[in-house]
Amino acid sequence: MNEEEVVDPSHPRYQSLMIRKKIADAGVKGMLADSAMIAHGRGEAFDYLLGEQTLPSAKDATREVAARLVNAQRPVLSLNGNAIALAGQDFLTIASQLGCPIEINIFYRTPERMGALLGHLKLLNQKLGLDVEILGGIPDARIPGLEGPRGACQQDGLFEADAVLVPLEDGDRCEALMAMGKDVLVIDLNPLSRSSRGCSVAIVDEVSRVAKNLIQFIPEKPSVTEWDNNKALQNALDHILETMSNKFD
Ligand code: PTJ
Repeated sequence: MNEEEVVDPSHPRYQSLMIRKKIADAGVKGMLADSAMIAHGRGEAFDYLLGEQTLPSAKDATREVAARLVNAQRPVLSLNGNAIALAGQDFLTIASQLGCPIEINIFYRTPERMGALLGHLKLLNQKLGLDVEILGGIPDARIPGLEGPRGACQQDGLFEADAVLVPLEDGDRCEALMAMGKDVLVIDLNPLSRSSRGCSVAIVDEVSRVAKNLIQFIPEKPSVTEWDNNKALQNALDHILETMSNKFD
């Protein structure tokens, strides 16, 4: 019996439990880092405090990210294990809408994980009838300032991109991508993370909800604005603080 059969859809935490299941299944397939579940748990804790919803400020940030991806000359979606496990199919749709590549860019890089992630995306590409270019398998360039495997990238992907979407990015890499002069567009449920604070636009929302919203916004071709990242982060933080202070009223 699998978890889907055990958890009743009427369970108040059904969505959250099904998202956990996606992470667990991807772990079994060898797609994830050992610490992927810990990272997911941290995200869940923030999502709980945000009310497991897309705040209006997150929706605005998502529209801004859609605008920047549409207006970029060379956009790239840089995906790690968790992002592929949770929203791989929707990111392929987004890449196809934008006509841009996906680059698999993982923090804990092993040949086995890269093989599992490439295989998974290729299968989804076929299933959706898409022909999205999947990069990352043969890195031939480096992100300046990052030592070891986490600096590996592809010249005609991440290296030359002018705008990069980086869900669940690590703070160092976010900083290094900003130092390369790129428009760095982060998805992170933690408004206090270094990535959220140090990027061009942070969407404080759950990655699968964001992917669905991007699919809706991209065809609308929204206009780029003068985005105030700190203001949007403060808004998310205010919401969390309000939730906590009103809990037992
Ligand atoms: O696949 P790899 O090797 O690149 O490794 C991926 C992980 C996620 C293990 C690695 O990048 C990592 O350790 O990440 P951190 O530093 O724990 O950061 C993860 C951030 O993503 C945290 O700030 C979480 O709040 C946030 N997060 C976790 N799950 C989600 C999320 N944000 C949006 N949606 C989620 N589902």
